[in-house]
Amino acid sequence: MKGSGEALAKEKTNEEMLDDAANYDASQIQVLEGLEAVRKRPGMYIGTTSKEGLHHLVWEIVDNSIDEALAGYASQIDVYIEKDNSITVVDNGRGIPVDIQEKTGRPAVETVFTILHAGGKFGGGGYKVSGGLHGVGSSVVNALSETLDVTVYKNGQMYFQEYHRGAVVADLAIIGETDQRGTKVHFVPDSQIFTETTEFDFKKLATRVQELAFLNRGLSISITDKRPEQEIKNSYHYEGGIASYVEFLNEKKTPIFADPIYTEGELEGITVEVAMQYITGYETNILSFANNIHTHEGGTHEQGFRMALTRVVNDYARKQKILKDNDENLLGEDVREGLIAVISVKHPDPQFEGQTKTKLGNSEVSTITNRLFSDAFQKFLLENPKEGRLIVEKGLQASKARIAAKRAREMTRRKNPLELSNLPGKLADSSSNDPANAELFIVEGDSAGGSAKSGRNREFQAILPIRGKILNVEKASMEKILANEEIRSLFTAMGTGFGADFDVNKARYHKLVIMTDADVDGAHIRTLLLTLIYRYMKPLIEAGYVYFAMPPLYGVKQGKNITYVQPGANAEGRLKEIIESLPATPKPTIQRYKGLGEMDDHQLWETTMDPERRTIARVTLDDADQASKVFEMLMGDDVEPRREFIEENAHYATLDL
Ligand code: TTJ
Repeated sequence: MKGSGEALAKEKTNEEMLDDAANYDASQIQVLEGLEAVRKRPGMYIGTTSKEGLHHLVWEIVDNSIDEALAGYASQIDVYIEKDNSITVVDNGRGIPVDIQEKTGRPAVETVFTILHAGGKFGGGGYKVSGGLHGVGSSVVNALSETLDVTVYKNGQMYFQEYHRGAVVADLAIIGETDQRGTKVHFVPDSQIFTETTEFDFKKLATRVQELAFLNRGLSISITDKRPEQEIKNSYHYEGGIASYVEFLNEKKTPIFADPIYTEGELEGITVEVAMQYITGYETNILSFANNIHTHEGGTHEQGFRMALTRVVNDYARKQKILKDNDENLLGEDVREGLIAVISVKHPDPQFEGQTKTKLGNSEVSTITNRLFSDAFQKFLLENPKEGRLIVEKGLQASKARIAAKRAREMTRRKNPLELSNLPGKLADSSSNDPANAELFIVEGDSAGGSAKSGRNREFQAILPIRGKILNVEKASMEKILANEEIRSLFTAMGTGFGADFDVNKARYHKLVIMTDADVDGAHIRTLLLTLIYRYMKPLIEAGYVYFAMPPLYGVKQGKNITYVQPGANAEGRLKEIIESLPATPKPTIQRYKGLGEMDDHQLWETTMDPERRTIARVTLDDADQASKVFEMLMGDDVEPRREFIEENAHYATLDL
């Protein structure tokens, strides 16, 4: 292989060759020192060597192909997870240059993989826009790979080179002829570096690959998992780009007008794209990207967009006389209610700031985004008055709800959490004021509420009875929610405040126990309550403060003794076991509890409320990812899948307290 590698160099004199050899040795030492530094401190270059870092390798490679696509030379990128958990990335771009570089005397492709920070830009002829967040690129991936090989298809030839933990195995060689163009890189992540895992997560890779397809309109990109018997291939291509992204985000929602608004523009070498659509719900989701990187922390592009959105909607509303002279302007939060938007900018020199380096800092981007989006959005409103009216009315509705919520907040806010005068009348509070040990039982129905009040330990247990079915907050406006007395008394009793003012640290009880009947109605009420808590008091769930009481299903009475069957798996089986374990006489009687009301205060205490004997289930949200899925479901119109989910995710736990 060495011979054919040398054939690539132009003719040189003996002297020049000796010089080169000396320089090569010297530069090779530098190369190895450079890449050794990467192997010694991988975290400095890829953040972490956990699962996250492993997957980062893929993006460092794919970014190069994306750059080639952005430059207009590649249209197809294919990513493969090979059977052995190695990765192959192929594109149909121009191919990494293979000619000998003046400075190093080595083929450019070798430099790309062996010199730190060489990836990406090639002098003047390089790319306009470069992706990679850390800008460390291909040589870092090479340094952290057991082996990496590259094949360049160019000039009718196939060029090949291989590396081992960053070091050149043999010179670049021509290994055959081809009529293709492009680059293929294959690498095996080094298990000495990635000690946590070297196994790739198909779903994780596919999600980002799809996102890249959305962000780069017209690009065809695929990901194939070759590990299973039957390989899995996902191919993505979106002619609509980020407008398709918005449609995808809104798949399960109801938009207030059919097609997302899409705008694209360029100023001073900065490209700005915005796609947006309003949905009938109340949530806001603005996703922003800079050079394909998700700017979680926002930044100047988002800021410019938000300023433009608020101003243009207000100007339009006034011009159309939907907002009258003495009406107040809509606030930003009003015009963002129910807005789902994707903003994507491409910048030749992005500055990333913030805690996680995911906030765009370039100050000129604010003005440029503002101007480009304003012009396009104004034009849209003038040409689409029907949609224009819908947008303004959506904002007006939000502003009315905001004003009503503020009023209600002032009503529920308590001057002093220990001052009982503000507490709802129906609340039977506990006497201790130590929140860590205090428990609030929300009890369905007045009669059960009565038993709970007299059966409880009033030292640390408080009872709040609620009546009938409570409001489904998913379908109600903020105004209506706060007009609901049951809901208001829950917020007041908890002492946590509401909405933007919510503060989990003010919780007056560290256990909020939902106690409902063990029947269908009870389950429904439980679901509605949990939806309310999920939407408006979520930190309580995150803090682990929310529980379900688990009243018994059966009581087996024999003489004066009662044995209870708690709910949970195989309740009927356990009931049978209990009966079989009892002496035949006196004949045991079985009572099936349908409602809390069937138990007297003493029974309720010993089966459901006494920390020594009860079973309660803590409501948990396994992780943020799952939480967002719950959210989707909780937002939906169907109560059934929502209830199923909640029941599946309420973890049964016996707590000894
Ligand atoms: C650079 O400018 C001259 C023509 O070729 C350009 C180039 O390098 N294109 C390019 C690089 N296309 N694809 C890559 C590439 C692909 C992979 C999979 C990995 C790497 C490191 C680069």
